[in-house]
Amino acid sequence: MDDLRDKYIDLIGKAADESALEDLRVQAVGKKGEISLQMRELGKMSPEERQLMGPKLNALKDEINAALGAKKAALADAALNERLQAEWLDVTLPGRGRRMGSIHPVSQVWEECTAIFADMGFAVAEGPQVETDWYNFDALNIPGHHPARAEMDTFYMHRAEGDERPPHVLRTHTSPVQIRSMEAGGAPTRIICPGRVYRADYDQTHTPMFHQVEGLAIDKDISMANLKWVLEEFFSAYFGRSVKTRFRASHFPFTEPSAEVDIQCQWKDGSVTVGEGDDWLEVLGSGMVHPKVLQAGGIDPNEWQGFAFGMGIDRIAMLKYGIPDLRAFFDSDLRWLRHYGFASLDMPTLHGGLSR
Ligand code: 2NM
Repeated sequence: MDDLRDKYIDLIGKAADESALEDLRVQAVGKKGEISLQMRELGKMSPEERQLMGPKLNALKDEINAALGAKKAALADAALNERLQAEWLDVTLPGRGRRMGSIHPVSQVWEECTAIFADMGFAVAEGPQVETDWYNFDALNIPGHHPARAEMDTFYMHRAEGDERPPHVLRTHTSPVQIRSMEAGGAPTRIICPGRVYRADYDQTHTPMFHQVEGLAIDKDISMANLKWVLEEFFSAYFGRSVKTRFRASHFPFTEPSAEVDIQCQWKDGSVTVGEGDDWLEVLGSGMVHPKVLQAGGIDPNEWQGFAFGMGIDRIAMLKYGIPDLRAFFDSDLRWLRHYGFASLDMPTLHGGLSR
């Protein structure tokens, strides 16, 4: 029995892992284990012998079970210690710096415009960028022979042979959104339509996709005087100083009368400052909405009238933030984006004064 004891205590001490330990348990105290076999022998013994050997065997079994338990705990402890060593973590290390994206100047100015016009009671309307030629041209009193409709300015969607539907175009202005919202909401109305527009044009000052914000106000007695106030209010809020405007008679198919609007500026050393000096910079087209356009939008021109205007978001972004080249806007050059981009918390609010 002492041999048995020594053998198992030694083997348990040397067991390398839990499965080796389990094998030993089966071998020693399992149903068919060595100790169990010895216990079976008790039946063949005389009562005296049995009285001596019984307790001894039981004690041996207990001792081996205790040794197995102790070794199992020791193995678990060792495993835990090993993990604690391996997975050690220095929680006092500084965090890794995270590269942050920036807000594109177009997005920034888009938000600035909507914030300023919202403060004057204009709601934002949006619409599809692929339009029928009716919404993009006919409804706006742009006739079939008008140069703006020519292939060279307008992107026409491909048509399969035999597809007789009227042509679809990439919208060349956001005015179709205003027709749609006249149809949907009628008069009176006060909306702005910021959005992407497309023209087949590419040089220093033109990109085939650019951004516009157009405005529309319709009521019983809206006039050019209201238009002038709204625009001066807008430019003063946008540039953060009072800005004079100059209206020059012009012509658009969708407005009558029509005016091009200049803002006061000064040229100095090849760069321009808005809101001072005696020079003028053209930034906007506008006018009183043509009766035919109101009619196309389902509004009775004998009852209602209104003004409309349109300007380039990219253009006024360049002016305010001193960005020299329009084409760089859409190059996705990270150095440019980091230089001209805005922090996400710089988004405009009226109470924040809008500008940085
Ligand atoms: C401009 C210039 C003048 C304009 C007209 C309309 C509509 F749909 F209401 F008739 N929206 N925008 C308009 C008028 C746009 O952009 C240079």
